[in-house]
Amino acid sequence: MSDSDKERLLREEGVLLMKNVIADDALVSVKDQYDHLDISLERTDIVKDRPVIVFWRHVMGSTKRLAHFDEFPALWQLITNCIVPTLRQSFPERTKRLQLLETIIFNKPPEISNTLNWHQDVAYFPLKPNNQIAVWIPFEMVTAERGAMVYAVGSHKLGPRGSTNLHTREKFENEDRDLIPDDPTTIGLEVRCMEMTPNDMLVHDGYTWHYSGPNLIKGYTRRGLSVRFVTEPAAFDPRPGQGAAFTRQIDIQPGDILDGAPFPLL
Ligand SMILES: O=C(O)CCC(=O)C(=O)O
Repeated sequence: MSDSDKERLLREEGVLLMKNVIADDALVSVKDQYDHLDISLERTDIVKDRPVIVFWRHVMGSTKRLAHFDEFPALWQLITNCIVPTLRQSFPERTKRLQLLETIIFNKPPEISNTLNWHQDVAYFPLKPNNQIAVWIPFEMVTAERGAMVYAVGSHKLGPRGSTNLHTREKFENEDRDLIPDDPTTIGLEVRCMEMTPNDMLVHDGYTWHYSGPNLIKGYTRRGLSVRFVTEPAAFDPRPGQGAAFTRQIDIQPGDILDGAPFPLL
């Protein structure tokens, strides 16, 4: 597929699955360092002087933990030496400006993990304009039974939607925007399950609706790395219902352009 086709498909469908763009050995030290940190990481306090990596287990009641890149250098290398160059090469128009917004590793332990319900990333982000792209890479093969990502193709064109509790779908207090329907096929959207290997990379628009089901396979872990980038200067625009961890790192006044050490330009 040519780079202009990739750019066009991302613009038209709001999501693109790129096959075989991650080298076999690219994730080896990332997974090693993740496993090492995961054993002892307890930090939950947010810092405002550097970006954080959110460790998020998809189990009801579990607390998000926070790592720093100086203790997870392989992940910084992956973002700067692999993810950013791949994005820039594939989507030159869309990625002229890439500002790191947040980095999350989603972990679905076997059998006890739950569904992360339909959502739109930008619903949780207090920015205006609210234009981002996100990358998602699995650490293991993912299938429908192993918590693969599922997208409503073209949903990014339907504008902002309300934010809900991702585990229960309960609407947040003061949320007055329309919600994503329970089943986007009822409004004519195609729903596509993205089965992937760790050589593949998903790219989605911040407005595209998506969810992931539970990991049902006994003895099988399922981790997914998500890195989100702001693609144009964006002002801080707080509103109720926007609960992403990085919002507590913002140290500017409403109306000011997002910047600062947690949000470097790459
Ligand atoms: O890894 C997952 O299951 C969820 C990821 C996700 O929803 C996201 O990256 O926005």
